[in-house]
Amino acid sequence: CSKMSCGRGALIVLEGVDKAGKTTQCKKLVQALIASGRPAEMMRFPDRTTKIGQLISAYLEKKSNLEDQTVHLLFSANRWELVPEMREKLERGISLVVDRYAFSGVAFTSAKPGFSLEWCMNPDVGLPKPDLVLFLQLHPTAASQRGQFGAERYETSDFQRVVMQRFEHLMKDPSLNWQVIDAAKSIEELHAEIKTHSETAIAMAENQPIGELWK
Ligand code: ADP
Ligand code: FDM
Repeated sequence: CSKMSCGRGALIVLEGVDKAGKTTQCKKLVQALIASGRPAEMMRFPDRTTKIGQLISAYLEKKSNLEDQTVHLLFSANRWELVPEMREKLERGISLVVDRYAFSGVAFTSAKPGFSLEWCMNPDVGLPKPDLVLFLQLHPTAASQRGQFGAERYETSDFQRVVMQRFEHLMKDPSLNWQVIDAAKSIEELHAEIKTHSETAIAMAENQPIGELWK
């Protein structure tokens, strides 16, 4: 048991297009939760440190080429390989703040020609279900003002525009606790909103079993 509760931790996911502020807000949220006596840790997907993650990283850096199907399944496998660790931490009362999850998986692959949403979702069906999905909504023009894209795969404004449309479709799913946040606000304003939503989700998750995504 932690100071504040004996329940499980909450699974909190931050999603959004590139440069929406996901990483900035994940770090601030973890710090704030810990400071208020709520155990929390940050995770990110892809987790480039594992063997599967290294294959993904080489692909994103354009050091290798893979079939679109192959890389999609590697992204999913990278989540599944971390599920035992995630469950163990959640059960110990640690809330997990996750930078991207299966929603990025579906949004990015289904933005490629010939990929249905359904095909893209299948490998991730049954993953631990997030208790809260914060979507940092940022117009592509505003995103482009936050600096140039790097050299990685997917870092073009045309592709990101299609990705945004796929995210919008996924957000219509009422079985998930989506909260859309206007990412054009200041870092501190966003942090305050995100912290409030997260505290509510943590309180709600405490007495509930971990759900299964898209099941
Ligand atoms: P992401 O992880 O979504 O790609 P980052 O957190 O890395 O985004 O932020 C991308 C860039 O935008 C960084 O240079 C960061 O300092 C800046 N940034 C983050 N949040 C804001 C904000 N609310 N307003 C203006 N700039 C921001
Ligand atoms: N991405 C991320 C995917 O295509 N599928 C996924 O399942 C996930 C989690 O990989 F372009 C994409 C999204 C982004 C890249 O970049 C990872 P960051 O900078 O590490 O978030």
